This record gives sequence, C-alpha cells and structure tokens, in this order.
Amino acid sequence: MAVLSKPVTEPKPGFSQIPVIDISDPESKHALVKACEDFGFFKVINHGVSSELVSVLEHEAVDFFSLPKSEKTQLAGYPFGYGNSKIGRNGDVGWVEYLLMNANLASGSDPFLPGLLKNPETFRNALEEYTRSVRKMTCDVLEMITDGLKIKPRNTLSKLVSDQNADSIFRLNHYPPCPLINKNVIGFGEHTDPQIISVLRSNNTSGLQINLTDGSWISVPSDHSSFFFNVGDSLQVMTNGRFKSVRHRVVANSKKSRVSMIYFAGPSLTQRIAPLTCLVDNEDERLYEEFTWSEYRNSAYKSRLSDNRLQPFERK
Ligand code: GA4
Repeated sequence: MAVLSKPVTEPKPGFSQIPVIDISDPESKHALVKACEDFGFFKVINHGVSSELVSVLEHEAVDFFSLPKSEKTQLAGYPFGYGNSKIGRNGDVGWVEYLLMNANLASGSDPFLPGLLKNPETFRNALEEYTRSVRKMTCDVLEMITDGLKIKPRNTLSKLVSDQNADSIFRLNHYPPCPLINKNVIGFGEHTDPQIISVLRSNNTSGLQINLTDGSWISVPSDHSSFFFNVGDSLQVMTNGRFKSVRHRVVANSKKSRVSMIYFAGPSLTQRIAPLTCLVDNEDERLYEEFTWSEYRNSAYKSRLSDNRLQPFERK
C-alpha cells in the first residue's frame, strides 16, 4: 500500500460538538435542520437498524479484506469493484482498500456481487437487507428535515432516494493499521460527497474528521452502534446553500484497523437538481444553476478528491 506523509493539522478534540439526533423523537426535526446548517453532519441514535444485521455485514467485510491480495485484486473494476490505495481515476491515493458496489433498487442493475467471498449468499443477503434498512432510515431523516424546513409535501426529498431508479452506492472501506506511527497518514483525503446525503457506520476505530465552517478539523469519536450522516453537494444546492456539504477525511490509525460502511443516497440520473423554489424568495437569491444528477456525477468523477466540485455550477 502506498505510503503518504502529507501533513495533517492536528484536529480540535470534538466530542461535545457533534450533534446527536434521536430520530425516534419527531421533535428532533429542529435539531436536525440546525445540524445540517451548522455542520452538515450529525450522529443518529435510536435508528431502528438491527445491530445483528450490521455485524453480519461487518464480518463479511472483514473476511473479504483478509483474503490474499491476489484474490481481492481479481475483483478490481471501475467504478464498482475492489480498489487499493487509488481513489477515483484522477491521481488520488490513500491508506485504504475498499469495495464499491451498486446499491440501486432497479431490477436489472445487478448489484456488484463479490463471488470470491467465502459465502457470497450471506454477503448478498446482508447487503440487500442492510441497504433496505438504511435507505428507510435515510428517508425518515429526510422527511423530518423537510418537516423542520416546513417544506410540503413531506416526501419532497425522500422520494428522490426511494425512487426505483435512484442512483445509490454502497462502499466498504478498510483502513489497515498504519505502521508509520505518526498522525500524518491520510486514509481518505478531504472531500465532499456529490450525492444528496451519505450514511456512515464504522467499527470502534476512530479516524473520521470533519471540517468546521471556520476551517478547523475535528475528530469524530467512533461509535459502532450509531450512524453518522453527512449532507452532500446535491442537498446543499437544493437548500440553496442553507445546508453545508461537509468536507471530511479519514486519518489512518497506527494500531487498529478501521472498517466503515457507507451508503451514498443519490437521486435518479435524470433528476434535476436546483434550489427548491419554496426556499428561495426571489430569483436573484438562487446560488446555483440547475443541473441533472447525471451531469453533476459526470463532472464530479472527472475531478480530484479535494476539488470544490460545485464551483462550476455557482451562479455568476
Ligand atoms: C466521494 C463519495 C463516494 O465515496 C464516491 C467517491 C468517488 C470514488 O471513490 O470513485 C470519487 C469521489 C466520491 C468524488 C470525486 C471523484 C469520484 C473519487 C473522486 C476523485 C464513490 C462518489 O460517488 O464520489
């Protein structure tokens, strides 16, 4: 695996700052909106996703990543498949290996099936059930958000994610312990996610950091029983910049392995992304040009990880 020693500024201790949202309480909608405005990031508790399901999937992931490299690389592919060190196609690298999979609902868009796993059936079932359950939780969160923003109808955002043709991705990341004992090794470089919203769950190894609006970084303490949500670029546009698509990164750990699973909730390829009219009082306030998800995705995939991908879509 490639070794990187890009300097990383020491983050502030962040424990008390990250918003924790109890989604079993409908009144949390106000705290949710505030978290999306202030951080573009929050932790969700009382989510109803089965911990057993999560641990089955995590075991499958650990089994997969412990296969010999020669076997894993047989699954190398683009955009879906196994990857090691290289992120995207434009020269980004990190101390990470991963499996990227299609998590679409649409029949015919066969999910990427890692046939080399010891038990592909167990993996496939766990993956399907997990994405179903996490998608449902994501829709609940998006509905609480629309409620909190007083947007009608309530499914204005959730319907984009539950659409049969929604373009969603599932990612398993493995950050092996990094023997170069210093804090300067980047696991996954800083970036924003292009989609609407992303939902991350990890084992109990920290490493995730988020960028605050003042430019400083804070470490996100790991919590294997909660989910972490981050606002993506598309939701920033739909809220006309009111919500922040948070910059985040992962720093490698010197002793422990980090395993994370992320569901990236995107809309269908033809979906038009533009500031919601109910959030914009007059035309002059619109910060972004309209684009389709397909246009944005294509442009994002040509960019470097740390690029400001929304800039070309800002209104002059
Ligand atoms: C960031 C969010 C998701 O992990 C991802 C990433 C994708 C990739 O790993 O291939 C990208 C990155 C992500 C944005 C810019 C481009 C594309 C790597 C990269 C340099 C799967 C996604 O959808 O966009």
